Amino acid sequence: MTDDTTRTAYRTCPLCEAACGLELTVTGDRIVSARGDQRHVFSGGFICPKGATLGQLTADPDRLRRPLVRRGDRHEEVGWDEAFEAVEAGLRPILERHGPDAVALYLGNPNVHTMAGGLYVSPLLRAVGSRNIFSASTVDQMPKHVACGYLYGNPLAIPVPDVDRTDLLLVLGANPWESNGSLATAADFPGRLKAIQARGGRFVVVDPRRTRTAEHADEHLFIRPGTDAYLLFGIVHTLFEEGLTDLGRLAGHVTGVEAVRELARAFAPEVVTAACAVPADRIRGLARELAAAPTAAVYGRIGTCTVEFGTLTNWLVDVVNVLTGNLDRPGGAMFPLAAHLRTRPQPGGKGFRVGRWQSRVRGLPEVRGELPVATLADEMETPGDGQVRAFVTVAGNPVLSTPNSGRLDRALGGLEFMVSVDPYLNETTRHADVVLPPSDATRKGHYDFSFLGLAVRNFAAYSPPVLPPDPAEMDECDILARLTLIVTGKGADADPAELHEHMLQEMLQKAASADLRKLVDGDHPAERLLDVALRTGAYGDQFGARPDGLSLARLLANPHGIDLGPLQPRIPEILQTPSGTIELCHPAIAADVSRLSEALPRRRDDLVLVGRRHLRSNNSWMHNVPALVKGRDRCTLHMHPKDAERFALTDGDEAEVMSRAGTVAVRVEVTDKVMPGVVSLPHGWGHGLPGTRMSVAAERPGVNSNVLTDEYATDPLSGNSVLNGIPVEIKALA
Ligand SMILES: Nc1nc2c(c(=O)[nH]1)N[C@H]1C(S)=C(S)[C@@H](COP(=O)(O)OP(=O)(O)OC[C@H]3O[C@@H](n4cnc5c(=O)[nH]c(N)nc54)[C@H](O)[C@@H]3O)O[C@H]1N2
Ligand SMILES: Nc1nc2c(c(=O)[nH]1)N[C@H]1C(S)=C(S)[C@@H](COP(=O)(O)OP(=O)(O)OC[C@H]3O[C@@H](n4cnc5c(=O)[nH]c(N)nc54)[C@H](O)[C@@H]3O)O[C@H]1N2
Ligand code: SF4
Ligand SMILES: [Mo]
Repeated sequence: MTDDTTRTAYRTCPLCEAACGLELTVTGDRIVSARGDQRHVFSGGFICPKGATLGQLTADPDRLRRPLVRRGDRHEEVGWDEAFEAVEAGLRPILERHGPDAVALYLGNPNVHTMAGGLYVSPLLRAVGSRNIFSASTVDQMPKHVACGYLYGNPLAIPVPDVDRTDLLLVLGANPWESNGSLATAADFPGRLKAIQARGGRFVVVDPRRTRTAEHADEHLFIRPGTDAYLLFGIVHTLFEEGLTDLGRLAGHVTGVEAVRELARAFAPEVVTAACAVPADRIRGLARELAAAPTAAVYGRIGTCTVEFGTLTNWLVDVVNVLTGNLDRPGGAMFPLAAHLRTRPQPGGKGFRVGRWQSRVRGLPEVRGELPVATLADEMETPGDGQVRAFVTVAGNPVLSTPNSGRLDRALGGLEFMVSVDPYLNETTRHADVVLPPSDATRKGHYDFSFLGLAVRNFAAYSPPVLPPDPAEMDECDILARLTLIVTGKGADADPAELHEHMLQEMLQKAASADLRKLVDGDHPAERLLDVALRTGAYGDQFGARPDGLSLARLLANPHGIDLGPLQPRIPEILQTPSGTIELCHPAIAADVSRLSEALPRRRDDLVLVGRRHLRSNNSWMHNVPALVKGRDRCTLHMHPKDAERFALTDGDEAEVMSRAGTVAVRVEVTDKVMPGVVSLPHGWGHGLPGTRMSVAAERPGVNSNVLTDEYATDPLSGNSVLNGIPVEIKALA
């Protein structure tokens, strides 16, 4: 018998960083529609096509609901106990014989979109104790963490542009019209940008492509890929030379200004223009406009991170915000304060450092407890002590997302054991001996541990599960807890409740002195941990001491979220540098500037590849939803008409694209939306490989752009991969 009652449920969308509130219509156990939640305190009804398909995505028939175990070259469904026994049999002997470093872990992007990822990954990592930890962070935002680590002493102190109050926004290498924003949670980012213009302000976009964001901007400047550090240094140079710096209320909280002035001397706009292709007078103009605007913010994203000078570029973004007095002031770039976090009693701390260990093969330094994913294949392929023999992936598809993924794909084939926590049998998990699929978004609660700390306005929201647990499926917190227990030797049949309770006690002890266990609320282990974090957090009820404060119960009673007001200044409290100031010119950063100077005279006439995102994609894993892939082929190579002429190509032709790492054949789309000398291919495609089970994606596979990206190209300070500005050659195919 089926239950056909129809009801409405509210849930934060877990698919991207915008954190929109969804209004779901649920009939029985089916999501029949997803709309924007008009009453949501943050998103106010905004939704994008991905959020609208949450029902189709979670009901995808290709989505795994039962574990799989590999037998020969086929994957077969098994029961949960059998699956965990297979993990124990595969993993334990390798750990015992070869030690923890023989097991590598890769954590993919959706870990920042689930409570399990926010809470249960770190106990697993601690239990394994391997130095071979990798994640999508080193193909994404690691340069931002490193820059902020040195500047503010805390790699998680990331300022966001105060888009709702700014007068001038300079956007570098971000396309929020398609991506909906990143490291700046701002539901309806396009609407917020239009609002800047409506109140008389402006926004300027710097991008080698005329993106949808650029089309709506007051000004768009093309830039040669990988050269934003020159442009920004040109701005810094101008600020000093023309006496335009004004730290405002930050004066007294910043050290190292004079050292930055010295470094900037070599980068006059008239010098850097040849490298970055932005006219010198516009570089000077931008400096003057940023200094003169009542408030202004510089914001950079993927195009400033996945590049040769990623950390320097991200550092310079904040240097400009500091020197124009716009850091930590309304309308500038500000530090959010999330409800599950606390403020600190006083500034100052241990500061930030990297390199506590090095990768075995290439000697690349550890950053934030992990190694660059660009060297993952090296660690698997190179024999010797510490060679990676087993691999654990949680919510990741590195075969499509990481550089020279052709090589990684082959390396995965040579492992002794692999287990993946993932709902799809895809390009990566096809190599797994065991696949453990977590229950889908409708059956898990949601709180954004990552993105509420990056929101352009402080707010809090919790969504309880929309549907009750399905006894045949497994919750992701339980899966990760059971893996942890296997690794620690407690066995495949150990009860995850043991770990859940242990974590709760640990959190209570850290957060409060008294035994408050009996006061903790929540039906699910993640809810109980959240309750403690909220109640002891910045706006918390302090377990009754502040009765109007936040708790899980308060969030449950407010399904449209609770607004916590506009961002507030947080300097100096947020600073954890040893000096307790913003250390504007950390020696590690200053040392890398010579690399930038040396590359200044480099010839820049080769053809280079950049990526692009489309509103209806999300990295590699939503191409199995028919509504998101219908229409014309999106995995094409954008090429400027001048280049097309040069290579004798016309729109629709097939071309071969070659790099140091690999070759793909792809259809060319001739368009002046890319600048001459630059071609663009989206990432996350290249489906339909043998052994995968994503039938819709396989019908329109596209090609994998990361076959072309080079695993030896990394930003030395962060270990981040260079995924934009890859030298390529092109050949027309008959
Ligand atoms: N060339 C190029 N490469 C890039 C980029 C680029 O711009 N250009 N961008 C980079 C960036 S920014 C990122 S973040 C990375 C992403 O890199 P990855 O995180 O490796 O890739 P995703 O495509 O996000 O894969 C997500 C995986 O998680 C699974 N999944 C989905 N939901 C859940 C869940 O709730 N639980 C679990 N356990 N699994 C789930 C999906 O099935 C899929 O296998 O790619 C990077 N790669
Ligand atoms: N629709 C959709 N939304 C997404 C995702 C998705 O795949 N699809 N992925 C999510 C993830 S994981 C992330 S991290 C965010 C990313 O969010 P964004 O950074 O906003 O997204 P991108 O579209 O990659 O924008 C990067 C821009 O940088 C430009 N660029 C490339 N090289 C350079 C350069 O050297 N300098 C400058 N100035 N620009 C350059 C590219 O042309 C591109 O327009 O998006 C998230 N949201
Ligand atoms: S913008 Fe992001 S959070 Fe909002 S509906 Fe779309 S995918 Fe979901
Ligand atoms: Mo990302």
